[in-house]
Amino acid sequence: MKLNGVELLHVSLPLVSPFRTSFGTQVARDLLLLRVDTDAGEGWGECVTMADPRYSSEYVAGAADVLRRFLVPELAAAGPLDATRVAEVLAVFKGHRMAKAALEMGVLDAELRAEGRSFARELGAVRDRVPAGVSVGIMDGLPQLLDAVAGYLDEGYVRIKLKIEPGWDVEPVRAVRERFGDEVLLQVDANTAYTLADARHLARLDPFDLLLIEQPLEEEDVVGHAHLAKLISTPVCLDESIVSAQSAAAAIELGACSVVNIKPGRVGGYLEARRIHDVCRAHGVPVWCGGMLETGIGRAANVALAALPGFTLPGDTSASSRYYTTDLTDPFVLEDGTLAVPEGPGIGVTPDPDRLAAVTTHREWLPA
Ligand code: OSB
Ligand code: MG
Repeated sequence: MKLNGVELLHVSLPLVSPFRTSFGTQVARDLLLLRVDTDAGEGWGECVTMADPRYSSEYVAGAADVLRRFLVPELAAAGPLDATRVAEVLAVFKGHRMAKAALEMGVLDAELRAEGRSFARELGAVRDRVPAGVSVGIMDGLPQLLDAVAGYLDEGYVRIKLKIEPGWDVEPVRAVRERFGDEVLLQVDANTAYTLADARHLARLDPFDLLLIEQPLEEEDVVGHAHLAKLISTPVCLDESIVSAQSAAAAIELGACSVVNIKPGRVGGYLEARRIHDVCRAHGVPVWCGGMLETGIGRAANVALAALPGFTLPGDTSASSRYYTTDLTDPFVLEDGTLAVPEGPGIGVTPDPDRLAAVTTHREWLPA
C-alpha cells in the first residue's frame, strides 16, 4: 500500500447534555477525524484528544500540529504502508500517542477495507454483541443524578459509572445504591482528583460493593495506587496511568491495579490496545473498553475491541444517543443492553457525507 495523503477534518458536535468531570465540563465534542488516502482506497481514523489538555497532555490543536509537522511526513517517507509498521516508524517521536493512534487506525482501516476484513476479525473478537455501560457526569444535585441514572437503567444499560471528585463521592454512591439497590453494577471514576492522603475517605466507599474505583490518584503515581489498593477494599482500576503494554505490566507487577480500562487512543492504537489485553489476560486481570465520547467512527472500532475475550466487564461503549442527537455514522443502538459489533470491512461504518460536512469547521490536506 502507498500513502497519498491524509485529510484532517476538525469537527465540532454538540453533546445531548453537558458532561461534567473533575477535569472540566464538555458541552460539545471538538475532535479530529483523519481520512487516510492510499492507492488501495481510504480509511478513517478518529483522534480522541479533547480541546484542552485537562484529561491528558494531548489536545486537538497539538495533535493536528504533530500529525502535520512530524507523523504524516515520517510515515510517507517510510516506504510501503503497512498498519503493523506504523507504531514502529512513529516511535522516533516521543509521546503523542493519541495522534499516533488515530493515524494507525486510519491506515489499518484502509488496509482491512481493501482486504475485505473487519476490525473485529483482525483483532480477535469472540462475540458479535457487547454489553454497554454508561458514564454519568457530575450533576448539580442528587435529584438530577437519580433522574439521569433512572433514565439510563430504563434504556437497558447494564452498568453505571459515576464520575466523582472531592465533595461528590460517598453521597452520590449512597443515593444510587439506596434508590436502585445492590444488584446494579456500579463503579466510580475520579480522573486523578484525589491523593493518597484521602485513603481513609475513599475507604468510606468500601461498604457499597463497587466493581472498581478508576484512577483515583494522579497519572504518574502508580506506586501510590499500589499503596491505596492495600487501604481500601474497592478494586483499583487504572485509566490515565496505563499508556502502553509495558506500563500495564509494571502496574500489575506493582499491585497498583486489579482491573484495567483500555482506551486505544491513550495507548497509541488498537494494536497496542490488543497487547495490553493480552498482558492483562495472561495475568488474570479483567479489562474493559473505555471511551472518549467518540463518534460512530471511533465507537465502531472500540466495540470491535470490546468483543475480545479478556473484556469481561461492560465498557463505556454507550449507544450513539447517549452522546449525540445525530451521529456521524448510522447510530449504534442499544438492544437488550448490548451493541452490535460491526461486521463489514475495516471499522464497518463510514461517516455520512452531508452530516460530516455540516459539522466540519476546517479541513486540511496533508500530502504524502
Ligand atoms: O475518564 O473515562 C474517562 C470521557 C472523556 C475523557 C475521559 C473519560 C471519559 C468518560 C466517558 O468517562 C466515556 C464515554 O462514554 O465515552
Ligand atoms: Mg476514566
